[in-house]
Amino acid sequence: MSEFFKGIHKIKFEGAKTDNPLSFRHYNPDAIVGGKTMRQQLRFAMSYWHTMCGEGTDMFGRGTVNKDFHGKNPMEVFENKAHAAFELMHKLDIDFFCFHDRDIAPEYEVLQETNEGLDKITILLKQLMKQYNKKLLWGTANNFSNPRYMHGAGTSCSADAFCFAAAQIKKALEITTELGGEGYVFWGGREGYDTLLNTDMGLELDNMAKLMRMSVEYGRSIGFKGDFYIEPKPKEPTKHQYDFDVATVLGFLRKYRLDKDFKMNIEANHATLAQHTFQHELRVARVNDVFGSIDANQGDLLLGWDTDQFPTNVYDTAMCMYEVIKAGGFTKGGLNFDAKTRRGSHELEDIFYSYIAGMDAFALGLKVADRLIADGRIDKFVEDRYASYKSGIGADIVSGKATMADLEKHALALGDVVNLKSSRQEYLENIVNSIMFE
Ligand code: XLS
Ligand code: NI
Ligand code: NI
Repeated sequence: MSEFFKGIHKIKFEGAKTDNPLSFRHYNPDAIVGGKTMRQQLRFAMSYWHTMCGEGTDMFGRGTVNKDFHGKNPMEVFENKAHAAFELMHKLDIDFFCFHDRDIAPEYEVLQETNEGLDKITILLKQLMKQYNKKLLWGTANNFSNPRYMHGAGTSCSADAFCFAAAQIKKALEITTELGGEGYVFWGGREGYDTLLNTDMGLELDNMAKLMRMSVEYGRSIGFKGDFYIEPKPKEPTKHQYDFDVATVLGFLRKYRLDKDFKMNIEANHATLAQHTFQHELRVARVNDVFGSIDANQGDLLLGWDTDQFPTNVYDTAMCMYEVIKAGGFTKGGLNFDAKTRRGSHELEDIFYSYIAGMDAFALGLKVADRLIADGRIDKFVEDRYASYKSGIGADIVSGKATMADLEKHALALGDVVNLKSSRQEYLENIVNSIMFE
């Protein structure tokens, strides 16, 4: 097979002092941080859609880069993409990848033909995974690009469109299982509404829940052992997306008794679109025991859409890895770079600079988070802040022993609350900085 990324060698760790831009300055896969290798802690994944398919189009212009990889017909294009993908993962030392069904094989007029194409590519992917020792972090179905999903997929007003969505998920689950995928994602790009004037919200949500229930049951019946994830996002392409944020998704899952079957795949840019920090979404997932996986990217806070930039903000990656470590680390999840090079970064080499930037930013974030925890001052502060719940009336509140009458008695005897301490935000922020830049 020909080489697609000519002139680029395998990217190696060279340390912070190197002046080689095609090397890792912080990501040292075998170095131990927090009791595990960086490779085990970070579990990096390549997103097939942005990396192998995204051509830099936007609403105002066509692509700036061609990702046909010299293929002369649709099938050959996708075969070449597969070879290029594994060359890229090999050269970047990335262990995992993630895909939508339509990223890996052509979509034809007839579903049967499309599925046959998928089967052919699945055989190729399986062989390449073995050859390069790579794994599938998660698979998913693209239930948003085709015009048949203009009114939604699992929440479409059309039962026919609903069936098409189900058929795609069924096939995507089969492929994911065949490739030993560690996860399967639901992201509801078209599952929402643009106006309530034409929308039966109750029916749409009931239907979505049914589709998810059937998917879980089918997946388990064919031997899928991975985790099911739902990836929250508040809007875009719909005005209002039903899986708005982690808290909203939790409400949905609990109502339909799906909460034991799904974890969250949290994307940084989706968190900020929902007016939350990335860390907030991770924390909500963690305290509700539904933390699963991460779509690693960053948005532009001055823009109101999903820019899917490669993550370079180390403050954010540090707070992210702090939550990941506190959640006990990844089990089946990982850090999938759901990120694309900018439209102007149109040379294939830019893909390497982008991944290196993202991987180094997360390696730095991991090291900072590990130091933050080892330092202990933040944890100690939080512990002390809630000390009033360790004994007396506080302990009775926590244990559930205290009644409303007990609480009133305590309040009456106090006169007023007089011992409140400072929350010390600036002091704590400066601790983070001192640890980051020590
Ligand atoms: C789009 C989503 C999508 C999911 C997978 O905004 O992030 O790429 O990760 O369907
Ligand atoms: Ni995503
Ligand atoms: Ni996104």
